[in-house]
Amino acid sequence: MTHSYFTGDREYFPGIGKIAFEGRESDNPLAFKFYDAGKVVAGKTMAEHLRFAVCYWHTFCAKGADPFGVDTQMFPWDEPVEEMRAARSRMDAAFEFFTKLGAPYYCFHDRDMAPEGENVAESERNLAAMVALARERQDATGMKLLWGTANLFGHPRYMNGAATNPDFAVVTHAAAQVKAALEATVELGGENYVFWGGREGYAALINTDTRREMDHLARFLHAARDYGRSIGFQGTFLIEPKPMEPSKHQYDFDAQTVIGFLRHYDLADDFKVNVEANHATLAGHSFAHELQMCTDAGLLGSIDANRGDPQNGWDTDQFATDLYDAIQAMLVLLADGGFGSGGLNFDAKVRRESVDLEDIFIGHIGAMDTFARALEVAHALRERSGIVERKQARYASFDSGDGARFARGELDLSALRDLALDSGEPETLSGKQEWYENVINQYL
Ligand code: XUL
Ligand code: CO
Repeated sequence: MTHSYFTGDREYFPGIGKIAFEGRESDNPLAFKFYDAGKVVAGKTMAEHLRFAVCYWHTFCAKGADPFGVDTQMFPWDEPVEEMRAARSRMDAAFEFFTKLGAPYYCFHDRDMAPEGENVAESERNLAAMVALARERQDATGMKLLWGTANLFGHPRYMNGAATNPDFAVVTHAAAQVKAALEATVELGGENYVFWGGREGYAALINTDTRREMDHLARFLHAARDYGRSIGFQGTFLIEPKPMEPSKHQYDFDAQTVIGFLRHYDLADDFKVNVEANHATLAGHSFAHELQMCTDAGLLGSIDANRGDPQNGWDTDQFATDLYDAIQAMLVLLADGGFGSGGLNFDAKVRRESVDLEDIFIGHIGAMDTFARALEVAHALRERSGIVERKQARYASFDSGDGARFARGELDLSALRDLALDSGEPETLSGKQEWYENVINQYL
């Protein structure tokens, strides 16, 4: 496999080479301290476990603007030129970044890669042209696509929803975009296809028929699934839950809501969940909780790895640096046997005040190190601390005898009552929460 670090005619990150593993004693900000791609942990390399992906949107499209201020980050691929030329520069910069960082995957929305045209046909042509270039760049660099998606929230036509818009004409435009984005994903060998429904929800209940909107969402997803399979997409369709923002309430509120929706509308054979850490916290859950709900249902697809800010109630999309949180996530993932077609996509952006080109590398390096270290600690905890065995032992009363008969559905309520009468008052058994919490710190 050839690995050239820039494939266009210009180098966008001069002075930054391939990011190397230098170990925890290194003081080089542009080196990995813990992520050693080829190192074997629990029978697989770190690269195979973690399957890191860089996202196109925050990294190459966003420029630091917030609701109170204009762009702060003027990067060399943002020169004001004709839109398709700008798209090509952005793609050259993106592939240079991906390969220098050494993350094997990337993710994109249709509109990150190619500008919207004057009409459906022109938008399709723009995307097809950029996908052809991305195909060449993937072949030249060895990069792979973790997932593709369509941006069904940015354009004004989607202000009242995309698949759940009360106006059918808008639904058809959303369908046109998903059709083209699915074709792009197949052409680029994407392993998953994501639906994140930022506008699939409501601003006011008083003007919204939620039941019809959710039925329409399910119809839309069935149609997308059928089309994807018809053009040879064999990967996993993913729904990314988020409780709110930009809608006041989103139908894909959290993992359990999505799991119930998929089962209710007969979609659970083709769709799984893409859990985003900061969306979990916005829903009032922990990142690990959302992962656990998905693995319990056999429906964990992939992860958007980032973090929020404990003082802010919005989606800050920061790079993950909290080791304790990452360890709890890796404990759930390891217990489930790791990713199938999913991976850890950094749906994260450097801060508005981080205006140096190298900051983009530093943000990704730190997050990759966080998950690499979390993987090692979680594996050690599972192997040596006794947490796995102790959690299992807590349920030992269901492993045999009447407890096992109950779990198999063999005891009715009266039989259970009689057993209570016979056994007398149960002993109070400690949950040992403090012990579990302390043991994590011990292994850090
Ligand atoms: C928005 C978000 C999206 C999805 C893809 O909060 O997470 O970037 O990941 O549309
Ligand atoms: Co996301």
